Amino acid sequence: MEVSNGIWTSTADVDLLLRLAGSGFDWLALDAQHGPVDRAALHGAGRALGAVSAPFLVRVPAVDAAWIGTALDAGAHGVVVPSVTGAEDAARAAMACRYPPLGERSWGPWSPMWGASAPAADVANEVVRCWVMVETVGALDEVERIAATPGVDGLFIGPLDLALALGTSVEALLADDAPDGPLRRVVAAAERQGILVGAFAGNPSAATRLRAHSIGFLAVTTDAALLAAGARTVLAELEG
Ligand code: 3PY
Ligand code: MG
Repeated sequence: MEVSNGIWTSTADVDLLLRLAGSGFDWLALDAQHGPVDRAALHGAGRALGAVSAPFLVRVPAVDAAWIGTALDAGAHGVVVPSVTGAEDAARAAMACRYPPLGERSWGPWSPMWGASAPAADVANEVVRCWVMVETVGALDEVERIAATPGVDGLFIGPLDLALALGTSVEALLADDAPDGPLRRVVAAAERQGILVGAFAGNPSAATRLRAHSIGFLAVTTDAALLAAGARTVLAELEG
């Protein structure tokens, strides 16, 4: 299992994003589904983050080709596509990530205008990563078909929505290590197709438990959690 530690961010503030990108984590994911990251904010962030070594992903708001194209045009290394309800959604997401003949992405890379040159379409197709979220009952039901969908590079588990959808708790979901349990099933589907598997953890303890399910690519914390932890540490030091 290859371990990769990411930060999930909701801020649209470019300075904060740059500090987070330089903080030692392996990657950032900008969340455009929840929070204030709109298309303009995304372009501002992409312009700044292109110069740092930590790659960034964008969690787009929905299975939406326009948003997927915008995120990739702004320089994102890949997208995390939420609320996928089955293999058809996954195929639509995958098609939106790649230029023809592999997909239907429209040519219009914006980030190269900020100093670099545009990668050729085949190179862009090679390096892009299309992560499809498994967080609905439909996606779990069809997870083997989703994993086998051409152009899907990874399955990304959303434990919060998946627990809600299954009528269980995140705690019970993470604790379920039966061979046919939801997390085991997603990991097995990814492994069978040789694709990546990742998840949102949000805190180190959930990350440890997800890693026990052989899920290496994790959003281990969030911008908000890091700020809160920093504030707690400083206040505790003052009191101690
Ligand atoms: C989930 O856990 O449902 C997520 O989408 C993480 O942000
Ligand atoms: Mg979710």
